[in-house]
Amino acid sequence: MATLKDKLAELIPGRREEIKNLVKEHGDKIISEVTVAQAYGGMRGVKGLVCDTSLVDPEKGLIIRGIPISELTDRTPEEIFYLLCVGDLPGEAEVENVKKEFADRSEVPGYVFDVLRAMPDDAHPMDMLVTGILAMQNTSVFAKRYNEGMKKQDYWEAALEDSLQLLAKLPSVAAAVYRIRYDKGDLIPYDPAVDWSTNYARMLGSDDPEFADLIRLYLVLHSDHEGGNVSAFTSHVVGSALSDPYYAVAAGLSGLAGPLHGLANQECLKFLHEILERFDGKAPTADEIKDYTWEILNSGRVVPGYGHAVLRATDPRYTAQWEFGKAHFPDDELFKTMSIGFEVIPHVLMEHGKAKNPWPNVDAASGTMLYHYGITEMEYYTVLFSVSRAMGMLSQLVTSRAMMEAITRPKSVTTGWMKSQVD
Ligand code: CMX
Repeated sequence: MATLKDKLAELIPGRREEIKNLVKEHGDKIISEVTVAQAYGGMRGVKGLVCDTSLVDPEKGLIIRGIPISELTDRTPEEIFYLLCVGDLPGEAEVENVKKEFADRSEVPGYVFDVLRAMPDDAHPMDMLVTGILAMQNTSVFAKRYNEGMKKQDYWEAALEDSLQLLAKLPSVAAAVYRIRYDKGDLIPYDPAVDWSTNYARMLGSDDPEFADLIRLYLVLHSDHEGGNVSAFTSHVVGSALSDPYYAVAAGLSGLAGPLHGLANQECLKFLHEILERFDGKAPTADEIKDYTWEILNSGRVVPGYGHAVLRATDPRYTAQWEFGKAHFPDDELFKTMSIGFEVIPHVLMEHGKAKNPWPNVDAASGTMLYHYGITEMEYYTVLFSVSRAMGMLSQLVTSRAMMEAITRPKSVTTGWMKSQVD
């Protein structure tokens, strides 16, 4: 039976040829222009980057290798990682193989836990996760083989091995961050008999199959979001310098730790709690949420969980989580508050008139889901996001090395140059 590596080895020569011919025949064709506003505005909409693992359609949301995320919500992370890397969904034997690849590599060197235990009591869980990842950099096969003179054609093989190693260990490191940081008792070992996401749910400390199903869904939904978001782009740039996957993922996750990116899930839950506290723990009325949202906007803050740089509709990843909550805990006060917010907040944002997209993004729902199952430590939420998003960053990195992409180095200009162009 073909492994993930065998499958990629079979596909890569054809894909290299395809890109080589595209550049040879159409290398001069212009695909995007850049305005002054875009240069100062985070390069929004500028097309200068290739990402084949997924794309974000403004209306339909995340599409992984041609399949909308709404059609992938019953899948497992093993299937998604294979899909991201290969381009097709795996069969049963291939899924079992990915599960085994993870299980075989799941043992985390003991010193990593010692490093986590040595960190200050108030260390942010994202700081601990990134530190844990960097503590394993010494095991990088990519770095070792590069130093031994590995050929460019073989980079992807070493990158894939590091990716499997890192992904296999990530649930254990992330669960250790949770258990050490929040005094949850002894660490729970990885069980090779069960899959990656069930392991993560159990290592967090829960044997509830419903919680395991939520973690599976969560890890699928957050896995990738094309190439231009802060974490994917950062990891791409760092990886393009041939820094190994440990460095590239740690860099990307440091971007995910920002409140305008992955940390928004923590901020969003805080926002819902502030509302609940104000209304004595009972879900408020639509008018009350409306007033509260205006208060936030008038104080110059953003409404967390709403808006997006690319999306212009409700994020299907929000909808998938909302449906999970509706099916399992429709009477939860936080869930009700989140649902009423969905009816009201977009209209307030439209009236406010600034945000180009007034609809909820993935982060508007995830905290509510986790809180319901007892993961109440909001600062931890971005760690969960990270375990999932590592699949996207690593599949993009393996693809980039397989396509032998160049080091990323766009041209910057000075404000003086910019003025000279418009005068
Ligand atoms: N609340 C209030 N104002 C908002 C807003 C929101 N939710 N979303 C956008 N705006 C404002 C922007 O701050 C910007 O204001 P200024 O012109 O004063 O700078 C204006 O509307 C235009 O912004 P935009 O083009 O619509 O949005 P951007 O592409 O610049 O930013 C994002 C996108 C996600 C950072 C922004 O919508 C935001 O801050 N949302 C809240 C935080 C959040 O939910 N982040 C998670 C995104 C998903 C993820 O990456 O994980």
